[in-house]
Amino acid sequence: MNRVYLGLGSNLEHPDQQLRWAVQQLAMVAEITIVSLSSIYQSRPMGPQDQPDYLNAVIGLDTDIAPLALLDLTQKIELDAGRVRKDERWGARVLDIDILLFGQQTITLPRLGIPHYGMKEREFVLYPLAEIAKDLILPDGQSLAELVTSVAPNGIKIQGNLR
Ligand code: PH2
Ligand code: MG
Ligand code: MG
Repeated sequence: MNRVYLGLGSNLEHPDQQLRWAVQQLAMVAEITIVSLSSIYQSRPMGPQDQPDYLNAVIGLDTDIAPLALLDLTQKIELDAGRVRKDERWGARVLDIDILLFGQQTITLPRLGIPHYGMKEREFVLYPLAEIAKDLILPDGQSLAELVTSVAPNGIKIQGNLR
């Protein structure tokens, strides 16, 4: 069994409902047990600035699903939410589900990098993750608590909750 952390993000089509719907979809999977839910955070867009603010959250779950199978599942949920793949990097999206951490595994595959390549620099990942896993140590030995202090909050604020 692996403890997995997923980052959720949305800035289109009622983002709070998108995030809650994503949690429901994951909770319906027999091989997934949701363990923890962060608050929903409002964050300024990283990347192009001509897009709405994001809502972000992080959830913890336990699963026996293999990493690539979980990636297939999260990508299916993104598509089911109506996500359309665009060419613009970091553009607006209905639903984004990123696998941040997969137990203590380090994975380097063309389709999947774990830990998620951007997580150490992103306030909208680190702050919600710290809310639900404050004692977490990353596979490289770095403590989450220390990482959080190195990244400015950039105006992130708690907006609601996933329930
Ligand atoms: N995701 C992106 C691009 N920019 N900005 C914020 N605040 N939150 C996100 O989740 C986000 C982003 C692409 O994945
Ligand atoms: Mg993302
Ligand atoms: Mg993504």
